[in-house]
Amino acid sequence: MGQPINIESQAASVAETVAKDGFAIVEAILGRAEIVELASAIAELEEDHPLGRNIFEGERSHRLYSLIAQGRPFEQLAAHPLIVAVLDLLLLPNWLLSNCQSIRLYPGETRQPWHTDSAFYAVPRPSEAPLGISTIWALDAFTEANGATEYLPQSHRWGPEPPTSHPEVTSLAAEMPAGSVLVFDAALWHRGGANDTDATRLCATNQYCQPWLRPQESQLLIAPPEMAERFDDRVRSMLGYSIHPPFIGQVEGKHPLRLVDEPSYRKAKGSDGAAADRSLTDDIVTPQNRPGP
Ligand SMILES: O=C(O)CCC(=O)C(=O)O
Repeated sequence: MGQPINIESQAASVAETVAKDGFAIVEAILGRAEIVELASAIAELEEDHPLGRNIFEGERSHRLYSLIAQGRPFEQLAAHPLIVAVLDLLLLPNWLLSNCQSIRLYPGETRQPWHTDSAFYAVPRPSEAPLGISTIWALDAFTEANGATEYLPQSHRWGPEPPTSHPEVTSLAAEMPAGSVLVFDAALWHRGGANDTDATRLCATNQYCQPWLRPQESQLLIAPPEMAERFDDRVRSMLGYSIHPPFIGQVEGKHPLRLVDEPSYRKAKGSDGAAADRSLTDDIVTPQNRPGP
């Protein structure tokens, strides 16, 4: 890991800033070894991989999908302790990993269109609680010139109107050293910048969603039970080997972790799985005892 951090207080401050401004940047929390390990794994996977298919993926960009199945460095990043602590504050228990990707902008890449990461969920804006939280990890230093992510501060609180309705808001570029992370509410308007340099700009990006929403990537197909056996508890939970009470995520009326590992299931039952399991075995779920989204 990079700099030592007091996870609890740092997570509280990040969560508060994301709630207020829509985004927060935490600088240099990955160490050099972690950056190199992730960047090398991505570079290897990019070989023979085609460039993006449209202006959203980026026609001069490499975008890799479904990286949670590609090894320990990606699992560790998805379950980075600071991010887990922030998500525990901003989302409901048993939040999910929505996608796990990397994006490399090559020289000459142009700006992405403005978008949000929650646009595909049919929930009116602004929503009371975040529908999801996105993270963009800089594996190269991000500069305005090489295509640092651009965003419109506090736009997570806007209604359904597009950025053109807010000419008074100036966009910011997430300039940050390698090993830093941009954390933002999925409702924040943002886009990848243009790469006007001679070098590439690489990031790993994980998005997370509320446990009652469908993740963008079908994580249970990407990491089926036989693969999930090697994952730690948090990673399994965020993939969907967990229950959103009373029974979202069930398999034949049972906790999905039972398909992976019965002892872990029993452990989860004693902690965050307890509410779920109680709900599954309760005779009646009423609007009063049903935990809502
Ligand atoms: O590459 C970036 O900086 C942002 C990418 C992004 O927002 C996306 O593809 O959803």
